[in-house]
Amino acid sequence: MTEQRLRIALQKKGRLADDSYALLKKCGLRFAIRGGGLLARVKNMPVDLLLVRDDDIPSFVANDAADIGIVGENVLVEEQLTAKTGLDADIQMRLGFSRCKLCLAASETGPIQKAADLEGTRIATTYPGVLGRFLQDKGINAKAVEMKGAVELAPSINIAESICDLVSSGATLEANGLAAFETILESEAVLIKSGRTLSPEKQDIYDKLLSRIDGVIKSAETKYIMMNAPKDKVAAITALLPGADAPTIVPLAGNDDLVALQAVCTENIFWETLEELKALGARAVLVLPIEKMMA
Ligand code: PRT
Ligand code: ZN
Repeated sequence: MTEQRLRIALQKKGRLADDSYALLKKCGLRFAIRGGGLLARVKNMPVDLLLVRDDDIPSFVANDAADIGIVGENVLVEEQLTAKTGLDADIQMRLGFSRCKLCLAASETGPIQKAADLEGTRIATTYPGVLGRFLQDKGINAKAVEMKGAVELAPSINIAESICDLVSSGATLEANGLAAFETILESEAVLIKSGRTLSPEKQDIYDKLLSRIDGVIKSAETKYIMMNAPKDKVAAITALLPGADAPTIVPLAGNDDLVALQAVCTENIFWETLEELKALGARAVLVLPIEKMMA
């Protein structure tokens, strides 16, 4: 019998690619991406990577060219809304990178300042599906002008009065004298899969991979905090630690007033928290990253 290999569709090059590769490497997958190849073989697990344009990922997953995929939620939702015969691909896990918003934007000083002002106007976009759903939900009559790129230029060349485009830093809008007035979709990279049943071998690989991805995402946010703390302030200090269970308290040799306190915090620890800990008498505070986690 031929070996069953789980096939993952990934963006070959672009805003999602590097973070997708990095995530899989953190999950222990060893592979090299070379030049023009469409397939990359993972050396230490029965997994192949299908390297394609992001727009193709949802349909490749739906049509069995790949078992799972990593793609922007914006692309998935657009495909779900525009696929003629429906799309068999759904979100299995949110991955927390490539965050952006699909926004409506228009000239900062022009007549369009809110969604209702769009009535009877033209909106340039690469996302006619998501835009169409928004306009329908709001009962707004406006014309979506579909463009393949450079959407931010549409108002200046009089193709449309406003745009519906992805925004991350906002620099592109600002450089074109545009301002966002409504977010219609918040997006991040997501792991998608179709409803098809995987073979038992592939299901095993998939389950293992999902659990590792979950561990990688959780450990990125989780920190280990250690400090010396006044015995009578342990409760107040514990209350300050974000997302911590009961801490470990260890006596300090030769010191009756202080204890060593250690805890796993599942949320980020900001400088403000450290300053509050110090004000409560905590000393020698260390915040350590966690490399791997398994619940
Ligand atoms: O070649 P291929 O088809 O695979 O890639 P692509 O060119 O279609 O997509 P790519 O690589 O640009 O983006 C891939 C995914 O990254 C998108 O589908 C989103 O999920 C996500 N993403 C995150 C973004 C942005 N941030 C983003 N800022 N995609 C595009 N942009 C563009 C936006 O369209 C606008 O032109 O960046 C500009 C705005 O950026 P700011 O920072 O100036 O606001
Ligand atoms: Zn694309």
